Amino acid sequence: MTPAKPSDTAGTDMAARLVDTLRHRVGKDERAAKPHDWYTAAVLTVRDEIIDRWMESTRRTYAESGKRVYYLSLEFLIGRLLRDALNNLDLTGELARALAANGMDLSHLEELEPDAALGNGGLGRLAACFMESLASLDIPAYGYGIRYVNGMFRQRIDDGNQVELPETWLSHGNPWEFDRRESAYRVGFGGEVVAVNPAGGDTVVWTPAEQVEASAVDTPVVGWRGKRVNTLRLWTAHALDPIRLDAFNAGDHVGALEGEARAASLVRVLYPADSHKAGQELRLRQEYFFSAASIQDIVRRHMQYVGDIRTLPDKAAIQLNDTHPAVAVAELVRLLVDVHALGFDEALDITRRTVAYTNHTLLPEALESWPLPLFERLLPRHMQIIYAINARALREARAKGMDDAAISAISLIDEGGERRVRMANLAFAGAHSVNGVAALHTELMKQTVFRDLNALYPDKINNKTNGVTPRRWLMQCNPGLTGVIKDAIGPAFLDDVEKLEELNAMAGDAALGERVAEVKRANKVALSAQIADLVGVRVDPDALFDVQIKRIHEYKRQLLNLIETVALYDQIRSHPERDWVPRVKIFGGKAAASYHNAKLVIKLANDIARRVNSDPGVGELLKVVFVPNYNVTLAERIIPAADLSEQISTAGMEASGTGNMKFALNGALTIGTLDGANIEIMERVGEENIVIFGMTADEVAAKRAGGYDPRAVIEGSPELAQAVRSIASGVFSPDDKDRYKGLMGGLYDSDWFMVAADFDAYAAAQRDVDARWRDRAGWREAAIRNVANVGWFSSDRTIGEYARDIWGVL
Ligand code: DL6
Repeated sequence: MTPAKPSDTAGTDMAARLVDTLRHRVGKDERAAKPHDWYTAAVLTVRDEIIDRWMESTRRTYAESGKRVYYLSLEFLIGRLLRDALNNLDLTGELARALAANGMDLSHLEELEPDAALGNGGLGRLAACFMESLASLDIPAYGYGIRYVNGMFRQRIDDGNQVELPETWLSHGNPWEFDRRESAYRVGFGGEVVAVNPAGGDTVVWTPAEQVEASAVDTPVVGWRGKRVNTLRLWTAHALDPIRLDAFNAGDHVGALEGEARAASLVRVLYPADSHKAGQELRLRQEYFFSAASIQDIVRRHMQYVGDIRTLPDKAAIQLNDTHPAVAVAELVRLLVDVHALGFDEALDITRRTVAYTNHTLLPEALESWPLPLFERLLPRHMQIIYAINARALREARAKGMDDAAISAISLIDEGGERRVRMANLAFAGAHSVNGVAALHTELMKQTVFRDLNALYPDKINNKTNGVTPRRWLMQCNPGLTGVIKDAIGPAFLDDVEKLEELNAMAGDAALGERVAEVKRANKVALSAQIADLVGVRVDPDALFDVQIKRIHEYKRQLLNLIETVALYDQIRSHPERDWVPRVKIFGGKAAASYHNAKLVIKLANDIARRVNSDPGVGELLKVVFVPNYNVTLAERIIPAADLSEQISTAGMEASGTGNMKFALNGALTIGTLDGANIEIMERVGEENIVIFGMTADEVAAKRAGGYDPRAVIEGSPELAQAVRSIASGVFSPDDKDRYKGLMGGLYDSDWFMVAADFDAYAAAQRDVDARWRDRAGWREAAIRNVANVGWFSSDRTIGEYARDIWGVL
């Protein structure tokens, strides 16, 4: 149901409301107001339109007494919100006119909105897309996370090196949010556990040594056409005693504020460096802090409106986004046993029926585990509960006749070396559903990390291939293409993006191809201007824009792309007379601050760019650009301008990818491996409309097992050998000739990510791309077929599947 326009605003026009807001809520006169004041007034005016719908949605949820979805995530990479809200409420034109009446330009004001960088990459952006789809599908839902003051770092490139700076997205305040100091919970750490029922009951008393207060800050999330407005509830932290007045009066002015500083440190940054003990502890504290506050909030709401804790699974579906909130399993059991006085078995049963877990990675280093002594010291009661869950799981495994190896793989405690708590095993044991994020990934989960847990609990693992919201990733970021599609097939796809399929019938139509190409060119012209602005490189919008934007990680193989770029550069220099396809190679992405090789890859990209871009022998045939501070807003500019989408991870290592879906939806062709969701994209767009190369996941595993000799591979490929040698010898780093010796040496010695093994196939695939590009009509048709056939990768479809199969809310 779409509510009517809010009654208190319906009568007055938006221009008048905007000026009224500027005066009375921003406190500025039109003549004195700066652009930022107008921006704030614009957000507050739009927010007023949202609030009544928000309240109506909440009232409806209470009235219907239905089941709510709770999405717990350490990351929500939401980006900017103004355009999203305007688009979903169909208010863009109205606000633009209201601003224009006051001499202001909406698109300029939009640029003042900071990018809310409360996430790292795919996992966080997925959470943001899911929140939007939940509202669009009219599903009552809360997102729960942390309101980071600085969030993900801002990346600056200094002389080609990544420099991490604090992100200050809150420096001008945040007009979207509502501070809910009344929704506050205590979260404890450390201390002692005492048994209170010697007769054998399970209830105990935990007396934490320290406590902080978590209080809620709410942001409304508007669904498509304003159908529903849900809540993103982010927790901030306060000391129970913000100032120790006795200490302050005694002259210890800084020490008196220590409690507040300790609390504030919990919500400062996303992923504090965990290469040292203090960093590890802070991260575990963050995870427990937001999980505990969220679980308390969920249980409080249930008791307030339903009253019987035993019905929790009928009214609440808690989804754990990866293992970061896995401690929520133990926290829920704890509340059920220690506060609601249920027996352990019943508490675990209720928890399992309520909780579900999504796995997003099989990389061993990304599977979280905590040193047991640390866990026990910070969360002694939770440790007891984890032991009890573990004892139950191991008993069940033994009863099934599982062998010692299987039992040690199932155990929630890793006993090999330093004892550690395995968060994925905790999440698996405490959930009724464990899902992967693409078909291959889910299959590999069953075969590898969760093989034995899957044998013990065979009905838990299921697949939910990721999706992206078409509102942000087509309509908002690419209005030109959206308009062309509307003219071609009508507007129905706006409400059901799978209707894009109707484009298939006209994919070969020359006039449509022409219009799609015009839009792409306009997007490329705009991106070219931005590139010139950001990095001072002029690029030709008629060249092929070849893009790899994502976190920098060895498994994502930016290095493969860079080495091939060098090989292409060598070829162009050796054979300038050939009919080369002019290319612009665009890279962007952040490297974890402590990830040496990833940072070196950024330096290499910039070193290659410097040399190639200033080589007159190459001219416009090849340009290389590293876009600094890649974020959601930049993605919204780059993706609509891309011709080629690089999805070239070592097969079996990228769980799904979601960038791959966004590019295809915007008419880029993919060059990719058979990894993650690339496989499902290929199945939908057709093998002839995607460029697939390289080893399959099985082949990668077999090669690793069979003794892979990268040196022989490099020496057997003249093009690769020359490129690797030139990088290693300092051709691109004359200021420090040995800079890349180690990086290239790693390829000869081990090449875990199989860059060399896939190089020849990748280079050949790139030449295939060149050939396709020369056939302009063929390329356009393939681009249209990509758009037409990836509607299935909408997060509406994904959320529909979660809702039906996991949460039971549709
Ligand atoms: O599921 C969202 C996203 C996938 O598309 C990527 O393939 C995957 O790498 C990413 N996983 C993570 C895992 N991090 N941890 N932990 O970010 O999830």
